[in-house]
Amino acid sequence: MNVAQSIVAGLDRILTMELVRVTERAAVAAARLRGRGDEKAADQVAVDAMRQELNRLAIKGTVVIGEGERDEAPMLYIGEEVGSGKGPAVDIALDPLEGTTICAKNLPNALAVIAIAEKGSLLFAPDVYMDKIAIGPGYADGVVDIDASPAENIASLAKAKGVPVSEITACILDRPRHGKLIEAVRATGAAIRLIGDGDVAGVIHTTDPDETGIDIYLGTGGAPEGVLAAAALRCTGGQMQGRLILDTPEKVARAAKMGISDPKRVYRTQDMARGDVLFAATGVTDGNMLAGVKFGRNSITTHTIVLRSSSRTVREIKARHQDLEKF
Ligand code: VTB
Repeated sequence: MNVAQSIVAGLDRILTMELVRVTERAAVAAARLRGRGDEKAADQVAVDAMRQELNRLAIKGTVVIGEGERDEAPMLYIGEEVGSGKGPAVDIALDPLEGTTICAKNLPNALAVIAIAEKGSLLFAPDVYMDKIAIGPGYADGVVDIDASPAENIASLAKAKGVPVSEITACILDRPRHGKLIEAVRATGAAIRLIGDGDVAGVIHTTDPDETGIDIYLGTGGAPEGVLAAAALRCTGGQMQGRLILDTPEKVARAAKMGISDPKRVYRTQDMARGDVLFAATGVTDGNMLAGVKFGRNSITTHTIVLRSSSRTVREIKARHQDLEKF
Protein backbone atom coordinates (compact mmCIF):
# COMPACT_ATOMS: atom_id res chain seq x y z
CA MET A 1 0.00 0.00 0.00
CA ASN A 2 1.52 3.34 -0.96
CA VAL A 3 1.21 6.53 1.07
CA ALA A 4 -1.71 7.92 -0.94
CA GLN A 5 -3.63 4.67 -0.56
CA SER A 6 -3.05 4.52 3.16
CA ILE A 7 -4.30 8.08 3.55
CA VAL A 8 -7.45 7.20 1.65
CA ALA A 9 -7.93 4.06 3.73
CA GLY A 10 -7.46 6.06 6.95
CA LEU A 11 -10.02 8.61 5.92
CA ASP A 12 -12.44 5.90 5.02
CA ARG A 13 -12.17 4.32 8.42
CA ILE A 14 -12.98 7.56 10.15
CA LEU A 15 -15.80 8.30 7.77
CA THR A 16 -17.36 4.93 8.51
CA MET A 17 -18.10 5.98 12.04
CA GLU A 18 -19.03 9.50 11.03
CA LEU A 19 -21.63 8.15 8.65
CA VAL A 20 -23.43 6.48 11.51
CA ARG A 21 -24.23 9.86 13.01
CA VAL A 22 -25.70 11.00 9.71
CA THR A 23 -28.26 8.21 9.44
CA GLU A 24 -28.90 8.17 13.19
CA ARG A 25 -29.82 11.80 13.13
CA ALA A 26 -32.16 11.43 10.15
CA ALA A 27 -33.79 8.33 11.63
CA VAL A 28 -34.51 9.99 14.96
CA ALA A 29 -36.07 12.99 13.23
CA ALA A 30 -38.29 10.78 11.07
CA ALA A 31 -39.20 8.50 13.96
CA ARG A 32 -40.69 11.41 15.85
CA LEU A 33 -43.26 11.53 13.06
CA ARG A 34 -43.88 7.77 12.85
CA GLY A 35 -47.48 6.77 12.52
CA ARG A 36 -48.79 10.29 11.93
CA GLY A 37 -50.05 9.65 8.43
CA ASP A 38 -47.94 12.51 7.06
CA GLU A 39 -45.33 11.20 4.63
CA LYS A 40 -44.18 14.61 3.50
CA ALA A 41 -43.56 15.96 6.98
CA ALA A 42 -41.62 12.87 8.03
CA ASP A 43 -39.49 13.06 4.89
CA GLN A 44 -38.83 16.76 5.33
CA VAL A 45 -37.52 16.46 8.90
CA ALA A 46 -35.33 13.53 7.88
CA VAL A 47 -33.89 15.52 4.97
CA ASP A 48 -33.15 18.53 7.19
CA ALA A 49 -31.53 16.41 9.85
CA MET A 50 -29.43 14.41 7.41
CA ARG A 51 -28.23 17.51 5.61
CA GLN A 52 -27.23 19.23 8.82
CA GLU A 53 -25.15 16.27 9.96
CA LEU A 54 -23.72 15.64 6.49
CA ASN A 55 -22.40 19.18 6.30
CA ARG A 56 -20.24 18.48 9.35
CA LEU A 57 -18.33 15.71 7.59
CA ALA A 58 -14.83 16.39 6.33
CA ILE A 59 -15.66 15.60 2.72
CA LYS A 60 -16.13 17.35 -0.56
CA GLY A 61 -19.30 15.50 -1.40
CA THR A 62 -21.63 15.63 -4.39
CA VAL A 63 -25.11 14.19 -4.14
CA VAL A 64 -25.60 11.84 -7.10
CA ILE A 65 -28.68 10.05 -5.81
CA GLY A 66 -30.81 12.40 -3.76
CA GLU A 67 -34.20 13.89 -3.19
CA GLY A 68 -34.72 14.78 -6.84
CA GLU A 69 -33.58 17.17 -9.53
CA ARG A 70 -32.54 20.62 -8.42
CA ASP A 71 -35.82 22.23 -9.47
CA GLU A 72 -37.96 19.72 -7.57
CA ALA A 73 -36.02 19.33 -4.32
CA PRO A 74 -34.78 22.32 -2.34
CA MET A 75 -32.36 20.21 -0.32
CA LEU A 76 -30.14 17.24 -1.00
CA TYR A 77 -30.91 17.57 -4.67
CA ILE A 78 -28.83 15.82 -7.29
CA GLY A 79 -25.68 17.84 -7.81
CA GLU A 80 -25.77 19.57 -4.43
CA GLU A 81 -22.36 19.94 -2.83
CA VAL A 82 -22.34 18.74 0.76
CA GLY A 83 -19.82 18.31 3.53
CA SER A 84 -17.33 20.78 4.96
CA GLY A 85 -15.50 20.95 1.61
CA LYS A 86 -12.25 19.91 3.29
CA GLY A 87 -11.53 16.29 2.62
CA PRO A 88 -11.79 13.68 -0.11
CA ALA A 89 -14.04 14.24 -3.13
CA VAL A 90 -16.82 11.68 -2.85
CA ASP A 91 -20.12 10.77 -4.47
CA ILE A 92 -23.10 10.40 -2.21
CA ALA A 93 -26.29 8.43 -2.63
CA LEU A 94 -28.87 9.03 0.05
CA ASP A 95 -32.42 8.52 1.09
CA PRO A 96 -33.04 10.23 4.44
CA LEU A 97 -36.34 8.36 4.74
CA GLU A 98 -36.63 5.25 2.57
CA GLY A 99 -40.24 4.22 2.94
CA THR A 100 -42.05 7.46 3.71
CA THR A 101 -45.40 5.65 3.59
CA ILE A 102 -44.09 2.90 5.86
CA CYS A 103 -43.08 5.54 8.38
CA ALA A 104 -46.37 7.39 8.10
CA LYS A 105 -48.21 4.12 8.77
CA ASN A 106 -45.66 2.90 11.32
CA LEU A 107 -45.09 -0.38 9.49
CA PRO A 108 -41.83 -2.37 9.39
CA ASN A 109 -38.54 -1.53 7.65
CA ALA A 110 -38.44 2.25 7.14
CA LEU A 111 -34.78 3.29 7.04
CA ALA A 112 -32.51 6.32 6.88
CA VAL A 113 -29.86 5.40 4.30
CA ILE A 114 -26.63 6.77 2.87
CA ALA A 115 -23.79 5.50 0.71
CA ILE A 116 -20.50 7.26 0.03
CA ALA A 117 -18.06 6.27 -2.67
CA GLU A 118 -15.01 7.56 -4.41
CA LYS A 119 -15.82 10.26 -6.92
CA GLY A 120 -17.29 8.94 -10.15
CA SER A 121 -18.02 5.48 -8.84
CA LEU A 122 -21.79 5.47 -8.22
CA LEU A 123 -24.18 5.02 -11.11
CA PHE A 124 -25.80 8.30 -11.95
CA ALA A 125 -29.30 6.79 -12.28
CA PRO A 126 -32.34 8.73 -13.43
CA ASP A 127 -35.48 8.53 -11.31
CA VAL A 128 -37.17 5.80 -13.35
CA TYR A 129 -38.02 2.22 -12.52
CA MET A 130 -35.38 -0.46 -12.45
CA ASP A 131 -35.95 -4.16 -12.85
CA LYS A 132 -34.00 -5.84 -10.04
CA ILE A 133 -32.89 -9.24 -8.93
CA ALA A 134 -30.72 -9.84 -5.87
CA ILE A 135 -29.44 -12.70 -3.78
CA GLY A 136 -27.12 -12.82 -0.80
CA PRO A 137 -23.46 -13.81 -0.49
CA GLY A 138 -21.99 -17.29 -0.81
CA TYR A 139 -23.30 -18.22 -4.25
CA ALA A 140 -21.32 -18.72 -7.45
CA ASP A 141 -21.60 -15.96 -10.00
CA GLY A 142 -24.54 -16.40 -12.34
CA VAL A 143 -26.74 -18.53 -10.04
CA VAL A 144 -29.51 -16.10 -10.93
CA ASP A 145 -29.88 -13.96 -14.03
CA ILE A 146 -32.19 -11.03 -14.71
CA ASP A 147 -32.97 -12.50 -18.14
CA ALA A 148 -33.94 -15.94 -16.84
CA SER A 149 -37.54 -16.71 -15.85
CA PRO A 150 -38.59 -16.47 -12.18
CA ALA A 151 -39.02 -20.27 -12.17
CA GLU A 152 -35.49 -20.81 -13.49
CA ASN A 153 -33.98 -18.41 -11.00
CA ILE A 154 -35.78 -19.87 -8.04
CA ALA A 155 -34.97 -23.46 -9.02
CA SER A 156 -31.32 -22.54 -9.51
CA LEU A 157 -31.13 -20.72 -6.18
CA ALA A 158 -32.81 -23.58 -4.32
CA LYS A 159 -30.35 -26.04 -5.85
CA ALA A 160 -27.39 -23.84 -4.91
CA LYS A 161 -28.72 -23.44 -1.37
CA GLY A 162 -29.38 -27.15 -1.12
CA VAL A 163 -33.05 -26.83 -0.19
CA PRO A 164 -36.32 -27.63 -1.92
CA VAL A 165 -37.93 -24.75 -3.81
CA SER A 166 -40.65 -24.65 -1.17
CA GLU A 167 -38.07 -23.38 1.32
CA ILE A 168 -37.19 -20.32 -0.76
CA THR A 169 -38.80 -16.97 0.04
CA ALA A 170 -38.85 -14.15 -2.50
CA CYS A 171 -39.43 -10.53 -1.55
CA ILE A 172 -41.56 -8.55 -4.03
CA LEU A 173 -43.13 -5.11 -3.91
CA ASP A 174 -46.91 -5.42 -3.70
CA ARG A 175 -47.88 -3.65 -6.92
CA PRO A 176 -50.36 -4.47 -9.68
CA ARG A 177 -47.47 -4.38 -12.15
CA HIS A 178 -46.07 -7.46 -10.41
CA GLY A 179 -49.19 -9.60 -10.93
CA LYS A 180 -47.55 -11.95 -13.45
CA LEU A 181 -44.31 -12.16 -11.51
CA ILE A 182 -46.16 -13.08 -8.32
CA GLU A 183 -48.13 -15.74 -10.17
CA ALA A 184 -44.97 -17.19 -11.67
CA VAL A 185 -43.17 -17.34 -8.32
CA ARG A 186 -46.18 -18.89 -6.58
CA ALA A 187 -46.39 -21.53 -9.32
CA THR A 188 -42.92 -22.73 -8.32
CA GLY A 189 -44.06 -23.45 -4.76
CA ALA A 190 -41.79 -20.78 -3.27
CA ALA A 191 -43.12 -18.32 -0.70
CA ILE A 192 -43.41 -14.59 -1.29
CA ARG A 193 -43.07 -11.78 1.20
CA LEU A 194 -45.04 -8.92 -0.26
CA ILE A 195 -43.86 -5.53 0.90
CA GLY A 196 -45.71 -2.25 0.58
CA ASP A 197 -42.58 -0.13 0.10
CA GLY A 198 -38.94 -0.18 1.01
CA ASP A 199 -37.08 -2.21 -1.56
CA VAL A 200 -33.68 -1.00 -0.34
CA ALA A 201 -34.41 -3.00 2.81
CA GLY A 202 -35.90 -5.78 0.66
CA VAL A 203 -32.67 -6.22 -1.30
CA ILE A 204 -30.46 -5.92 1.78
CA HIS A 205 -32.53 -8.58 3.52
CA THR A 206 -31.26 -11.14 1.00
CA THR A 207 -27.79 -10.79 2.53
CA ASP A 208 -28.87 -12.46 5.77
CA PRO A 209 -31.63 -14.97 4.99
CA ASP A 210 -31.28 -16.76 8.34
CA GLU A 211 -32.20 -13.53 10.09
CA THR A 212 -34.67 -12.03 7.65
CA GLY A 213 -36.21 -15.07 5.97
CA ILE A 214 -35.63 -13.55 2.51
CA ASP A 215 -33.58 -15.44 -0.09
CA ILE A 216 -34.17 -13.43 -3.24
CA TYR A 217 -35.49 -10.02 -4.24
CA LEU A 218 -37.40 -9.73 -7.52
CA GLY A 219 -39.27 -7.03 -9.40
CA THR A 220 -39.21 -3.39 -10.35
CA GLY A 221 -38.70 -0.48 -7.98
CA GLY A 222 -37.00 2.90 -8.07
CA ALA A 223 -33.63 3.06 -9.84
CA PRO A 224 -32.17 5.38 -7.17
CA GLU A 225 -33.12 2.78 -4.54
CA GLY A 226 -31.42 0.20 -6.75
CA VAL A 227 -28.10 2.06 -6.58
CA LEU A 228 -28.37 2.41 -2.80
CA ALA A 229 -29.05 -1.29 -2.41
CA ALA A 230 -26.17 -2.15 -4.77
CA ALA A 231 -23.84 -0.05 -2.61
CA ALA A 232 -24.83 -2.16 0.39
CA LEU A 233 -24.35 -5.42 -1.49
CA ARG A 234 -20.91 -4.31 -2.66
CA CYS A 235 -19.96 -4.25 1.01
CA THR A 236 -21.66 -7.43 2.23
CA GLY A 237 -21.21 -9.62 -0.81
CA GLY A 238 -24.23 -10.87 -2.67
CA GLN A 239 -25.27 -10.36 -6.25
CA MET A 240 -27.58 -7.83 -7.76
CA GLN A 241 -28.51 -7.10 -11.35
CA GLY A 242 -30.56 -4.14 -12.48
CA ARG A 243 -31.90 -2.83 -15.76
CA LEU A 244 -33.40 0.62 -16.13
CA ILE A 245 -36.90 0.69 -17.53
CA LEU A 246 -36.64 3.33 -20.20
CA ASP A 247 -39.95 2.74 -21.92
CA THR A 248 -40.56 6.17 -23.44
CA PRO A 249 -38.38 8.33 -25.71
CA GLU A 250 -38.45 10.98 -22.96
CA LYS A 251 -36.91 8.57 -20.43
CA VAL A 252 -34.31 7.39 -22.95
CA ALA A 253 -33.36 11.02 -23.56
CA ARG A 254 -33.24 11.79 -19.83
CA ALA A 255 -30.97 8.81 -19.23
CA ALA A 256 -28.78 9.78 -22.19
CA LYS A 257 -28.27 13.21 -20.62
CA MET A 258 -26.96 11.42 -17.55
CA GLY A 259 -24.47 9.51 -19.65
CA ILE A 260 -26.44 6.29 -20.21
CA SER A 261 -25.99 5.34 -23.85
CA ASP A 262 -27.26 1.74 -23.79
CA PRO A 263 -30.84 1.81 -22.48
CA LYS A 264 -30.99 -2.00 -22.20
CA ARG A 265 -27.78 -2.44 -20.27
CA VAL A 266 -27.76 -4.83 -17.33
CA TYR A 267 -25.91 -3.31 -14.39
CA ARG A 268 -24.30 -5.66 -11.94
CA THR A 269 -23.56 -4.72 -8.36
CA GLN A 270 -20.09 -3.45 -9.19
CA ASP A 271 -21.39 -1.42 -12.16
CA MET A 272 -23.70 0.51 -9.84
CA ALA A 273 -21.24 0.98 -7.01
CA ARG A 274 -17.54 0.77 -7.87
CA GLY A 275 -14.38 1.51 -5.91
CA ASP A 276 -14.39 1.93 -2.19
CA VAL A 277 -17.91 2.24 -0.82
CA LEU A 278 -19.26 2.99 2.63
CA PHE A 279 -22.91 2.38 3.49
CA ALA A 280 -24.98 3.11 6.58
CA ALA A 281 -28.64 2.54 7.41
CA THR A 282 -30.47 3.26 10.66
CA GLY A 283 -33.86 1.74 11.42
CA VAL A 284 -36.72 4.22 11.70
CA THR A 285 -39.45 1.66 12.34
CA ASP A 286 -38.79 -1.84 13.67
CA GLY A 287 -37.70 -4.18 10.90
CA ASN A 288 -36.35 -7.61 10.09
CA MET A 289 -32.74 -6.54 10.42
CA LEU A 290 -32.75 -3.26 12.29
CA ALA A 291 -34.76 -2.13 15.28
CA GLY A 292 -36.54 1.19 14.98
CA VAL A 293 -35.71 4.27 17.04
CA LYS A 294 -36.81 3.92 20.67
CA PHE A 295 -37.66 6.99 22.70
CA GLY A 296 -36.99 6.44 26.41
CA ARG A 297 -37.60 8.84 29.27
CA ASN A 298 -34.02 10.07 29.29
CA SER A 299 -32.48 8.55 26.23
CA ILE A 300 -33.01 7.65 22.59
CA THR A 301 -31.82 4.32 21.22
CA THR A 302 -30.87 3.80 17.58
CA HIS A 303 -29.81 0.71 15.66
CA THR A 304 -27.53 1.13 12.66
CA ILE A 305 -25.70 -1.10 10.25
CA VAL A 306 -22.55 0.35 8.74
CA LEU A 307 -20.60 -1.35 5.99
CA ARG A 308 -17.30 -0.81 4.25
CA SER A 309 -16.47 -2.48 0.95
CA SER A 310 -12.68 -2.46 1.22
CA SER A 311 -12.69 -4.51 4.42
CA ARG A 312 -16.14 -6.12 4.05
CA THR A 313 -16.73 -5.22 7.69
CA VAL A 314 -20.33 -5.34 8.81
CA ARG A 315 -20.86 -3.36 11.99
CA GLU A 316 -24.06 -3.09 13.90
CA ILE A 317 -24.20 -0.15 16.21
CA LYS A 318 -26.79 0.14 18.88
CA ALA A 319 -26.44 3.61 20.36
CA ARG A 320 -28.01 5.07 23.48
CA HIS A 321 -28.07 8.83 23.11
CA GLN A 322 -28.28 10.74 26.35
CA ASP A 323 -27.45 14.21 25.13
CA LEU A 324 -30.90 14.76 23.72
CA GLU A 325 -30.40 18.43 22.93
CA LYS A 326 -28.61 17.58 19.68
CA PHE A 327 -31.75 15.91 18.40
C1 VTB B 1 -39.81 1.32 -4.38
C2 VTB B 1 -39.83 1.37 -2.89
C3 VTB B 1 -39.74 2.76 -2.36
O1 VTB B 1 -40.77 3.50 -4.41
O2 VTB B 1 -38.56 1.65 -4.92
C4 VTB B 1 -40.93 2.19 -4.91
O3 VTB B 1 -38.77 0.65 -2.38
C5 VTB B 1 -41.07 2.15 -6.39
O4 VTB B 1 -42.08 3.02 -6.85
O5 VTB B 1 -39.82 2.74 -0.95
P1 VTB B 1 -43.68 2.72 -6.83
O6 VTB B 1 -44.16 3.11 -5.46
O7 VTB B 1 -44.22 3.60 -7.92
O8 VTB B 1 -43.90 1.29 -7.08
C6 VTB B 1 -40.86 3.59 -2.98
O9 VTB B 1 -42.12 3.08 -2.59
C7 VTB B 1 -40.75 5.04 -2.55
O10 VTB B 1 -39.52 5.57 -2.85
